[in-house]
Amino acid sequence: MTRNEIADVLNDIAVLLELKGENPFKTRAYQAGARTLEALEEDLGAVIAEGRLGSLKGIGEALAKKITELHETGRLDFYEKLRASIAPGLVEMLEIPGLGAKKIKALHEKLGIDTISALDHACRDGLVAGLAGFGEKTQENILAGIRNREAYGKRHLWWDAAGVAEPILARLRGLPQVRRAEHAGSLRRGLETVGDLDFIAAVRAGEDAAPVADWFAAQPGVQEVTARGVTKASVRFEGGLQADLRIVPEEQFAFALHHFTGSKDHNVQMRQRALARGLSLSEWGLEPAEGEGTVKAKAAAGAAKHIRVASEEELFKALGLAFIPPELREGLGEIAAAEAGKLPRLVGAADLRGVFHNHTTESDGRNTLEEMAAAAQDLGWEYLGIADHSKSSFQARGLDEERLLAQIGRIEKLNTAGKFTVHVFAGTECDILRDGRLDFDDVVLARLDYVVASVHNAFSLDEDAMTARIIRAIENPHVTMLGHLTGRLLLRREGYRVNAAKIIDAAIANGVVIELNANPWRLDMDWRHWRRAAERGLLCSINPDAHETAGLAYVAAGVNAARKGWLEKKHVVNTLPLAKMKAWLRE
Ligand code: DGT
Ligand code: CA
Ligand code: CA
Ligand code: ZN
Repeated sequence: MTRNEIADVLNDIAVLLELKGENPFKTRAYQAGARTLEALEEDLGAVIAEGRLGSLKGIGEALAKKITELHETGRLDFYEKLRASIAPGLVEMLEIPGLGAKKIKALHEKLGIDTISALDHACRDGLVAGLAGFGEKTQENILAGIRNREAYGKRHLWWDAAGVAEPILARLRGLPQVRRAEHAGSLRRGLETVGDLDFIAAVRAGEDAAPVADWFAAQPGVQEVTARGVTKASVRFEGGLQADLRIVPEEQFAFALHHFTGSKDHNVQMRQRALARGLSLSEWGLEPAEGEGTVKAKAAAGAAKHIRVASEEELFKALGLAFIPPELREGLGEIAAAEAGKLPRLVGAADLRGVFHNHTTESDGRNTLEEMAAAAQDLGWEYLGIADHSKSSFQARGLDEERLLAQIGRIEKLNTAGKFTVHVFAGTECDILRDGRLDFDDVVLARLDYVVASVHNAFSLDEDAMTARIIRAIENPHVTMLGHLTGRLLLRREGYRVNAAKIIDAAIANGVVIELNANPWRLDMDWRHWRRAAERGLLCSINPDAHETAGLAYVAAGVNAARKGWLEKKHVVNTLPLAKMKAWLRE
């Protein structure tokens, strides 16, 4: 396990111990250990090998042993036993905003609550408001949190779903009966949240599908098999994610893949197009529309009129269309564009030459400037933009003027030292204050290569005030780009209220870029705004908002969203090579 992953486990242990009501000193010891690891500037492996772990501040001998075990094996017996000893309902309650370990422990001790449904009842009976430290307002907030959790709980982040789906697809492709297999559904379309996973597999001619369905139903992590047929299986994994598998003969693969990729709207329009050409399109095939019997019955009988297609490309071609990338299949004009030969040449991950908006240990990041630069270089990028928080974000250890200027100096030194081929741009994620002024004055901002301006407080302003606030920031000549337009956290928190159209207009008028924050919880500005905005001249920057080296990989989620927004390379500013990027930033 990496240093940061181990820090996560230690923080988790602290929370679990607090839930158990353990001595606060113990809890704090794990938190202190986590912080020490996060701030460690040397290689953890070397520190362990040289036996120096126990001499670091905040890490005693017992903790050193646990960290070593995690580092070497990726597991910790103590942690697993601890988790098993606590009612899962108590841990689940932590997902309700406003409920920390202390409050959950009080609910458990005073009211015997150890599940969310018991908590729901107790709130509705008014029992929670009466507890010391709770009150009516807290009780209301808890109830709202439970309702949100129900609404959100049905969907999953694309990033998490993709993490589950990828190894399944790889194993599916490895089965001896399977000729071809693909993801389908919203996951393949790159939607920001996913209801369930869909897999399509084709078996070799004459092969039995049943063993493939058996394998799918018996995978590790399956909690329940919710449907089972010879050519179909549906399962639910631990954690609630569900998955469907359909198994088809090879000649139906392209039709099934297209159908189950969707979206529903895209499918309806494709069927209409087929009908207008005297054809009938379904998950089973494409054939002349007239005649008797269902398509399915004819397919089963091997009807001769069946039009053969070996791939989705051929399927689209049979209907007079260019291949439509899955990300565009939302029924939003992609079929007309494919007919007219006007599909966009979508931006791809390989087009990115670098990224802006990344944090380091100087504010709330978990890797140093040098570690971030090394990681960006390993990803093949030519430049890395650093944008730590500004002073008003004190909870994120935002930099004041003095620390910012010192950081600029360190970045200049790093660039001239020539240790990395990657060029580091000095920036800031500057808070937009309540009235739209920026957190630094113009003299300081002028020292930077670029400025990301973001809202991090006073979320409850009404739409007009919030819009005016952001536009005022956009009008500051030092602002290069606007960070996370709405501040939403997918499946967790709605964004603040803004008039996106007005802000897009202001950004275009002032030559300011709007970021597509690629953090899988954000994906903000939403892809649904991008097509029209880019047509009108808005530039995008795909920004990982990385708080550690691993976070740089989030650009993959951002590229998905950009593709869903019909963006091409020319719309995305961080596809510029270094020399052009430098020139562009100077302008
Ligand atoms: P999700 O799972 O809610 O994130 O969204 P999808 O798009 O993955 O939806 P899902 O899993 O219910 O079905 C997969 C695809 O199958 C869907 O995108 C289109 C196709 N499909 C499912 N039901 C229908 C239907 O009633 N009509 C049409 N035209 N297509 C359907
Ligand atoms: Ca699905
Ligand atoms: Ca499904
Ligand atoms: Zn931010």
